[in-house]
Formats: sequence, structure tokens, C-alpha cells
Amino acid sequence: MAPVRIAEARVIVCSPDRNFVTLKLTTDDGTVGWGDGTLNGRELAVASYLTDHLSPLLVGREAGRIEDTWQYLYRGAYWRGGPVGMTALGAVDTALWDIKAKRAGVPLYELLGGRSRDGIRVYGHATGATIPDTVADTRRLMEAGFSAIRIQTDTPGTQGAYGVSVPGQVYDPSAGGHLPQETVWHTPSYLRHTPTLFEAVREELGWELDLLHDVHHRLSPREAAQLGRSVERFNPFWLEDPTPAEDQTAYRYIRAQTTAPLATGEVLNSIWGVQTLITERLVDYVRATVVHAGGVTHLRRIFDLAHLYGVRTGSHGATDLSPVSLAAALHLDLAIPNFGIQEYMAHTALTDRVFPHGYRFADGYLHPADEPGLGVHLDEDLAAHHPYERAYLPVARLRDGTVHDW
Ligand code: KDG
Ligand code: MG
Repeated sequence: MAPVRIAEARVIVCSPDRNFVTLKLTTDDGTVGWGDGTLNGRELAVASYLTDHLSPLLVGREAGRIEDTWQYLYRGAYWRGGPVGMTALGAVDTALWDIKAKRAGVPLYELLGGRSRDGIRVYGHATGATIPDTVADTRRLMEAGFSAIRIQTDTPGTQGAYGVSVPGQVYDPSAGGHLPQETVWHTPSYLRHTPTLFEAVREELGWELDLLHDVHHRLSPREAAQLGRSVERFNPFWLEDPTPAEDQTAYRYIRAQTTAPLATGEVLNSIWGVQTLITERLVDYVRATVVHAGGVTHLRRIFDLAHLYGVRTGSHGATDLSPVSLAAALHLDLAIPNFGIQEYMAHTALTDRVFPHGYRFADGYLHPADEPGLGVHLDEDLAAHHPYERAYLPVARLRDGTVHDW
């Protein structure tokens, strides 16, 4: 195949119900590649990193040299890494893989080694203000075909629990305005309440379903161990982010105290951020993503390391990851040997119209598009009707006003 060069790099920021940053790379033979560069609450920093710092380096480069471009933009930058830089690099890398697969005339998973499975098992999100509401929502998802469901509920004694949606709306914690919303967190109430949620779901819906729960970084290692022990008997599929993710060694303590399976990594963006977790087998699932962990090239490297140590994958897939990165995740999920599960929250109808895509959900599984490339596009005219709107994720405080992990 004759080499082509990148002729244009354009960043599109739009807000079809929420903000997304998308990179469009066009080669001199007219092939277009799409990359997601969305970093919730810090979108414009990635847009500027791409427009002001990376795009000038990309124009004129050979589009097919993906690994070399990755190394050039990572090792070649003295100030490397971090969520903004790795998200920008992820957007470039994803767009280059899209181009390579389109030029080869195959869906991306074919270039990653081909299918290792028939479909990608996903978990959905059940939420509710009360435990009966969450049980009802879990039942709704079971009836929709999900065999794995994350359960979250409001906790009496806290204000603005993580993961609980406004009834009838897609869960999205970010909110518009000049300042982030503030929530009130109280660990003792949460530790008392959460096991009763697991108990109610098991009593009402039985033991076939895989149940997941996201602690969202709020506990100390000792508290996390207590939670793990108190839900072990309900056979959880995983407890996610029990403690702040950047402290890898906290997991040594938790692991020694509980057999509850552990998952982490959605906020970690490089192989060095998960190295100890994987090589010491401190977690069961690694949740890094294409968009925040440097694209398909780097995430594949993380997943291969995880494979060596028997750790499986469970990539982050909240709605602040655009359909472009969800599509990329599906191709990688389909190809790797150590796939575990993929998070899936459907986007809003408007987001889906702005990002037409060929992936589809059936019977608890997602299937990537079979067209060449990622199988996702951006309708630039429609996107232009939905410009960026300032929005932040919430901030958590304890009852005495101390800032806590959200
Ligand atoms: O931007 C933050 C969200 O993506 C995050 O809060 C969602 O924790 C999350 C999850 O597991 O989906
Ligand atoms: Mg999470």
C-alpha cells in the first residue's frame, strides 16, 4: 500500500447533550480518521493540546507509522503523560488506526489479530433513589438482556450519591454552570447501606446475575476491606475503585483482607500507573480506556501486560466517552485474549445522531461494525448546532466541609 501523509488535523468540540472533543485527521488521499479526545470537565485543555501542540507536528507525517508517531509524541515530549496529554495522544492514535484500517479495507479488529470471541459482554447501570427503585431498575436491565449489572443507590445520610441518575435520564454526573456542584459524603452511612442493596437484589432477582458496584475512590484501605468482607457473601463480580486509584500500594492491604474481586484504572492513563497493580496481581480487572490511556497502541500494551499476570480487562465506558472511543474499545475487546467485560451506558439519541455508528447491542452483548475502520463518524453540520457548554463534575465534601474524593 502506498504511504499517505496527514494533510489536515482538525479538532471539533461539540455538546450534543454533553461535551465531546473529536479529532479529525485527513490524509492526502482523502481518507478520514476519527479520534476521541474527551476529558470530562477539562475538555478545552485537550482541544488546545491537540490544536496548538500536536496538530502542527502531525501535518506532513506518514499516517501509517502509528508506533513511531506514538513514540514521537510521548517520548519525544520531555513533559509527557498526564490525563490531558494522554487523552490527546489517545485521540491521535485512534484516528491513525481508523485510517490504517480504512485503507486496508477491513474493520479495525482484523488488524489487531482478528476476533477472539463472538461478541463483547457488557454491563449496564441500574440506579435508584431507594433500594426498591434500584431493584426495579436492575430488573428492567435484565429484561433488556443484560447479564451483568452495576448497582448503585442513594445512601441515607449523604447528599448526591455517586452513580444515581435522575429518573428517566441517562446518568451523567457533570453539570453546567460556573462552579461544580457540591455533594456531601458520609462513609459510615455508606458502609452500612451498601450491603443491604446487594442483599435486596439477590433476594429479589436471584444469583444468576453478575453484580458490580462502583465505590468511586471514596474509602480508605481499611474501609474498603470492610466493605469487601460485607458483600463477599453476595458474590459480587467486582468492587470498583474502592480507594483513590493513584495509590497502587493501597491494594496490597485490601487484597490481603477480602476475596471480593477488584477493578480499577478508569482514571489511570499509562502502563506505569497500573504496573504494580498488575504485576503483583492486586486487581482482577484493569479499567483503562482507549481515550484516556494513549489510544489503541498503548491500551493494547497495558492489556498484554495484564494477560501475562492473569488480570482481565473491564474498560471504562461511561457516556462521557464518545461513540468514537466506544467503537475503538469494541475492536480491541474483540481481539484480545484476556477480555473480561466492557462497561456500556447507551448515549442519548442526540449524541447517537451526531456520531452515526454501526456497533449494535443484542442480548447483553455489543458487536462492532463490520465496515472498514472503526465504523463511526461525526456529522459535522449537526455537531456545529451544538456548541461547547461549560460543565464540571461534582466535588464531594464531608459533613464538616472537608474536601473528599468524589
Ligand atoms: O467522567 C467521570 C465518569 O466517567 C465516571 O464518574 C464514571 O466512574 C464512572 C464509571 O465507572 O462509569
Ligand atoms: Mg467508575
